[in-house]
Amino acid sequence: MTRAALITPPGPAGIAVLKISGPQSPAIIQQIFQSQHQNTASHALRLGQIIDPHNNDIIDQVVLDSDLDTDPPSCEINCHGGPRIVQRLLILLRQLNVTIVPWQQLTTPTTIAQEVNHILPQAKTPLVVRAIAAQHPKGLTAWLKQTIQQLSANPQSLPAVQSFITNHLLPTYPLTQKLLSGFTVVFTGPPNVGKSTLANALTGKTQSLVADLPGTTRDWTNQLTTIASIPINIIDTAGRRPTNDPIESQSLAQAQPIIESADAIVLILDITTNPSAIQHHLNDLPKKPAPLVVLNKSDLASNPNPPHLTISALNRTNLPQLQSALITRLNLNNFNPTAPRIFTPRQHNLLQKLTTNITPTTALSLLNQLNL
Ligand SMILES: Nc1nc2c(ncn2[C@@H]2O[C@H](COP(=O)(O)OP(=O)(O)OP(=O)(O)O)[C@@H](O)[C@H]2O)c(=O)[nH]1
Ligand SMILES: [Mg+2]
Repeated sequence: MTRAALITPPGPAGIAVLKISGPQSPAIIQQIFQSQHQNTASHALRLGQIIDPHNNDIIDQVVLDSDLDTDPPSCEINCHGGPRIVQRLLILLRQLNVTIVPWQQLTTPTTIAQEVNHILPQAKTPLVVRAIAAQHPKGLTAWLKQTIQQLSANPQSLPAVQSFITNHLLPTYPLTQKLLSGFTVVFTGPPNVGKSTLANALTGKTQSLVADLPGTTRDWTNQLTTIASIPINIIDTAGRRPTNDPIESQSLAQAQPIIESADAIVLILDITTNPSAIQHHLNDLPKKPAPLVVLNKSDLASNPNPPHLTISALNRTNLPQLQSALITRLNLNNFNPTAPRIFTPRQHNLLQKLTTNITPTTALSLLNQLNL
């Protein structure tokens, strides 16, 4: 498949760049590009015109930068940046069976600044935008500059640099991925305790079916919400109880791996549940992450178990307390968005290599590759 994308920002500009990539790109260029310059070397810049082969209209005067050595071959059309010209070029390419894709699909960022631009559209909350945007020119870039200077001046500081990478930078990677995709918080507990009511109350949606009928939720549901600007996927599962119903036991079995891989587990119980029954429910759940016990329906009875958080999902009582308890469970209380962090597999691979048994010279070369 041959694809094309506008790789400069949309909107009026002096110059716009359209990239075409795929096996057909040389053939397509041959159909639409005319030039006095016959130089067809694989990396030649050529001034010429884009001409619509259907009616011989000249669309624009452009500079063509072809890269025929790569697999697949690609080329960049540097045209005038008026939106109308860009639009006509894209329409022409589409008529020639080129698939128009978002720019992210055709560019491979090799600098931290490019990676920030590449990843930012995936950030779902202002805090996550801040955590990514803070990495250039501050954050990761600033750390990199300072580390290159330090290591050049004093090659013996390599072990200290390596220990900073191991202890402070590499662990940020899984965290950043969760900030981008959302942490997973699973709601579990017996039937009819108000799991779905609580999920709906926290997400402001009515996705989970609520009924005064034990076993209402059969399949698990996933709702994205935001707590303290952290994206969180709330997974509402089927109530846990011994059952002979094959559909119900299947949904319970399906929930098990989801519970085991969650970032936090909330065990929701009725406020009247006694301490030994609470312990019994806890015994059925993974020890890690330690489940957060929440006693619901506080509007119906007073709390006999003071150490546990009591709420009323129906009346929305104590929901802020529950939200902050969740942030604590996710270890995000001291989250500092401006601290250096890594956020792409490329950065992760390079930094991992840096922690192996290497010389200061190799370390410097790897550090320089972080910002090609
Ligand atoms: N009084 C009171 N009733 C509540 C509260 N939260 C939920 N309920 C009611 O409890 C019943 C069950 O609520 P659900 O949210 O469907 O319970 P669930 O835990 O999802 O149940 P299953 O899907 O069957 O496992 C409904 O009638 C809710 O209105 C609460 O805080 N107080
Ligand atoms: Mg339910």
